[in-house]
Amino acid sequence: MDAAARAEEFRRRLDQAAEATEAALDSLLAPAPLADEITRPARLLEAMRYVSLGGGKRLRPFLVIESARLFGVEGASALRTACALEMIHCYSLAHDDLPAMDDDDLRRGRPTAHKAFDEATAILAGDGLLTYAFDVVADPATHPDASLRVSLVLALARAAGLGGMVGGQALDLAAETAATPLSQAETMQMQAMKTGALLRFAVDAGGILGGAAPAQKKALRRYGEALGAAFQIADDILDAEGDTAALGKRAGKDAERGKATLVSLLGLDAARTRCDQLVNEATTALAELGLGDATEILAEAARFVAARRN
Ligand code: GRG
Repeated sequence: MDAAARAEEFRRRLDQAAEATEAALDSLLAPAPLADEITRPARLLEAMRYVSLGGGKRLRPFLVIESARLFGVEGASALRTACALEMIHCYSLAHDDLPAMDDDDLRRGRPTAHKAFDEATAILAGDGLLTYAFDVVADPATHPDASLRVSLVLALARAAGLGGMVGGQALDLAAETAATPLSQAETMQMQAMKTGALLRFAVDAGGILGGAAPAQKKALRRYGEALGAAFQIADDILDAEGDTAALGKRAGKDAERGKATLVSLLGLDAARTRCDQLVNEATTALAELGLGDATEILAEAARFVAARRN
């Protein structure tokens, strides 16, 4: 396959994952209560649907689905895990947009959740999605093997919580008012937590679902970490250069807030070079999986992440 065909195949599979995720989220967020739920309050459900449906690239679900597919796992196990991860990602965006955090009006090209509803509802919609994510993974419908489900729950909790995304967000917020700016190493660690941890979970989940060998799990982990770091640098470059309309969220926020990013620390050119190096690291790690051409789609994902325009 040449470069254009590879990129086209990637877009096709990303669209496919996005469509499957949208349909599965739609049905998980239906009005009828599940066993042991009492009722699903209509306005809260509407806000949870607003936050999680009808937008986003669905890159994280794609990564879960495609990394599981490498090991022959398809269907509900991967799709439900993908939905759980996307719920956590969407909750984090809604909470990040709140006045107490980034205070944004625009997300995925639409008013943010607290603008479309109100602050309390936006907070509760995020809380509801976070909790539901663990419900979805723990449900036997995700996998018949309870110990595998526990492994997924544990990995997701570690990625999303104190030592992962939430911790990274706390470090980022603290840095905004700190007397000394974050160093490059501190910035990279904060970003590995805030953004990288969920992306890393996406591919770890594929390895867990697929019963990958320990060496394969390590290679997937290296791929996930490099992809996560490349994703964040690309995000910082887009924020520095980007236009709000293409991004569907406000651009130029990092410089305005004096945020430490690899762009502010290294400059645009060096940040781009670092991003390209990370794509190489990601594709090298894939080669170590020993799965041949099947990993090509994930290599293309790494290239997409670095070159994306939104
Ligand atoms: C509030 C607990 C809590 C955490 C927030 C993820 C996050 C942590 C904040 C979002 C702010 C931000 C712009 C982070 C940079 C990277 C990022 C997560 C971008 C958005 O992800 P995309 O591009 O979004 O995958 P879509 O809309 O395509 O899903």
